[in-house]
Amino acid sequence: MIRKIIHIDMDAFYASVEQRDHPELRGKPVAVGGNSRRGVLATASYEARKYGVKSAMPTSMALSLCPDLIVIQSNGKAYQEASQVIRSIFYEYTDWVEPLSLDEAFLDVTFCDVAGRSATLIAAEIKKRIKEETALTASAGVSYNKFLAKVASDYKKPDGLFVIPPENALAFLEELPIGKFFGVGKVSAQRFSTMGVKNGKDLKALSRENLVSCFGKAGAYYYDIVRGIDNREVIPFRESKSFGAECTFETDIFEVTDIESRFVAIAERAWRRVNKQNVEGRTITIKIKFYDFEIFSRSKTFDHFIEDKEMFIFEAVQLLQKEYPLQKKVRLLGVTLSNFNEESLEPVQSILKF
Ligand code: DCP
Ligand code: MG
Repeated sequence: MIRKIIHIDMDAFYASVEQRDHPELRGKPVAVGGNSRRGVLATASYEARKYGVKSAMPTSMALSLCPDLIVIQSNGKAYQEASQVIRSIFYEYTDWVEPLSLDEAFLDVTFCDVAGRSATLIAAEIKKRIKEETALTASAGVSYNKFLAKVASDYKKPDGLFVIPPENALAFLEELPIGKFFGVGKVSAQRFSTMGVKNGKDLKALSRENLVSCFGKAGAYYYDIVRGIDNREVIPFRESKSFGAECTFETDIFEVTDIESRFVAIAERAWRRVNKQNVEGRTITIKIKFYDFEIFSRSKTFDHFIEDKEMFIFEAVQLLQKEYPLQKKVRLLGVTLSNFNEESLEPVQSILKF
């Protein structure tokens, strides 16, 4: 059976979060410094990339390429938060989500029954949802295996959506520069270059034996992928013990009626996610982020499971109302359900095995 795989990767992730949260940085060359490897950049905004600035580059080199570069310290919490939001969007479409890092994941949507089952439309929808809920852009790649989906998501960055249908895959791979083959690291790329291998077509001309003798196990992988063969499954990995939804508003809101109607819409979305997972939870948590980024959250744990949407929304609104009158304009509202019956989490995984 032909699978439908989507790879989603956020654009200039850390830098985009910073530009979102600090409007004065928008449209400017911005780089985020890495925390652990001091002196090396974690990433750079697309404005900075025009100057050749990129991740893992020493800050001093980046500044000599782009003297106007604004270098800021990374703020892990904001990235974690955005990552959680995108993951909960993914889980709405499939249980088969394999996160590779905070900002990217593979999704197997072969059995996803929305958008007429078109993986392309699902990818477009996910991109739109990410934009609405995080005010950030993502790029998506769609194809029939992980390798091609990953290559596709990179192909039209930023804010891209690129599809490689089975009938186009081989021609596409022949044209693809060797450095763009996912899995070909710097060292291998160098080696390929000395062998005169510039693109997929050149790679395809090499025998399996030859590739294995040059690159070991990776050689067999290269032999397969250039032929569009990659049978690796999307391995679901779930760490989230809560399901919910949140929304960052385009402009901050203050009117109670406005706040409540938006909150109810968010709670409805949160409930759809809970329902989709077939889980029973007892704790409702609401989150309010104010215009000045102060975050407030309040939880309530019940002695019974929240049984239906009406109960969920009613209780969530009650929690929100406890905070009235709100003192400041609101930038984001969110609500989650957690504290699940552990057993209710299990069947979801097994039912959906291939
Ligand atoms: N990152 C890091 N150090 C690296 C590479 C990445 O700390 N050497 C962090 C910062 C990135 C995030 O991980 O924002 C995601 O990595 P990506 O490779 O997806 O790069 P970006 O999302 O920044 O840019 P792109 O638009 O190319 O995906
Ligand atoms: Mg990225």
